[in-house]
Amino acid sequence: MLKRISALMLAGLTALAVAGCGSSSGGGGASAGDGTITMGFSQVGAESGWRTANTKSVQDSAKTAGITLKFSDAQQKQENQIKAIRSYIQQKVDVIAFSPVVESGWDTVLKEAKNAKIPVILTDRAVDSKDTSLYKTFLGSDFVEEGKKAGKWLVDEYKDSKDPVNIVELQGTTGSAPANDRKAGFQEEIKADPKFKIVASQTGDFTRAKGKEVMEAFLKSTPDIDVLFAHNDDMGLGAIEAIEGAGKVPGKDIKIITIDAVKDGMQALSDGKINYIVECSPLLGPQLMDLAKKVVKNETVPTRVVTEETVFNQEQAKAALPNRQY
Ligand code: GYE
Repeated sequence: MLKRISALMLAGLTALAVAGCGSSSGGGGASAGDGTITMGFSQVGAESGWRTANTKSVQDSAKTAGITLKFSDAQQKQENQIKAIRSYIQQKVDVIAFSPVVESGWDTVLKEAKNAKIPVILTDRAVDSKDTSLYKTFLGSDFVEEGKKAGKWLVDEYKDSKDPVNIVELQGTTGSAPANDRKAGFQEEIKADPKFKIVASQTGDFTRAKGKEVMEAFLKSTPDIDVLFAHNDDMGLGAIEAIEGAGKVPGKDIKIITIDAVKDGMQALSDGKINYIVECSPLLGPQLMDLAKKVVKNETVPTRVVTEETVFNQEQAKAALPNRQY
């Protein structure tokens, strides 16, 4: 995974340096020759606060950019995304963008898009296709880095302690890029010190309800939990309900690290129920529309565009909350 990401980044840099990364031509059929671009966008679902903000960002930015958006929600199912992409190919949209729910299994449908000469932009999540000519660019966060930031905070937080630190992990959707990469980045940071032990790790599918359910099970099966690492705020928020339900104090009895920094998460952080949040920005819409205009015109774009992000502790969350957009 780490290797794949560095290879991608290297490819991105190379593309920037040599200014040439393959050719594309817009499908053109749906634009009816009036110059308007039509984008088919297949969204993962509506599983989290992050996703809701991402959907709004894409829809608002399409309007602002004058791009006609055909939008579909896959309800976290790959088969629905494949259907949506095939339907966009049939409709001859100018560009297809999608946020792949899982990393593998996309080659066939991406080849169909390529054969139809419709450029594809990956947004938010990556695919593991070996053939990188199947898409023009990948816009989104560096999830390995996010996991590392979470791990770094933990190592620092416990730097003066020799006692074992029992960690439970709520993973994102199984097989998704953010679940795979956040797990890998986190492990990378904590592995040097054997006092850090991941005692239980299970998917909570990035939802609040699943986060609560799985945390309830962890609390029953694992008596001595020191830390929860949740791959997103929503699962962390669900877990807080489970922790309180078990008569424990979130943020104190069990320290909590999450990823995203949506408003509800930031509120819990400023209330002291979460201890640290690594930001993952859902506001990808404006950059996506810029990239779409370029690939439709067959202009060169970098093969990897990484979102800029920060981290928040309690004080920083209090300061940022009043202006938080999502
Ligand atoms: O962290 C989570 C969402 O792919 C980055 O998906 C996204 C993740 C985000 O459901 O909240």
